[in-house]
Amino acid sequence: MKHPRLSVLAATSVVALLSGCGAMHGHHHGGHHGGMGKGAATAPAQISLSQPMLSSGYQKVAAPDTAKVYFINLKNGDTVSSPVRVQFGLSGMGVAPAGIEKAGTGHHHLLVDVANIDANAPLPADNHHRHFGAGQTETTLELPPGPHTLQLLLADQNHIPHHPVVLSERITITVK
Ligand SMILES: [Cu+2]
Repeated sequence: MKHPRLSVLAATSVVALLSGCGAMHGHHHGGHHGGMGKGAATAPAQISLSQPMLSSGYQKVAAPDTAKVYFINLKNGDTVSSPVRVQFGLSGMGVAPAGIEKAGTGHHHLLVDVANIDANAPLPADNHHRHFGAGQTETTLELPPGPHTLQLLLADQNHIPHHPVVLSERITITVK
């Protein structure tokens, strides 16, 4: 049998439509490359190479290679209504409030429509870089209609990303 030039993602979308279920859930990991066509993975943000020490001499908090942040209730391509509930998942590390120095921990940051990340500086705090310094593991976001990218980044007690960075997949959601 001849296979038409149909991308895997397009084929999966067809299956999801036919079966009426989220066939792709739970299998997203960071580092997708070269996705094309309908339902393609969101282009990754540009991120500077993580240095173990900042130019100020600040030693970054180490993260185990197994550490992972991820979206629990959203996936790339989802269409949602505002306000959008976003649940943050973390494995291989623990959550601690900002200001608390404890090995193997950090607090969540939600990056909204961010295309460039400096891995070697404290994260800015604005509408695009939201800090959850009380140790929150979910939020509700008011977003205007249209597509938005979301990405989670863990950072230490001083809002500085770990080494290596603990960064989720970057997803695009569309607000109705
Ligand atoms: Cu922070």
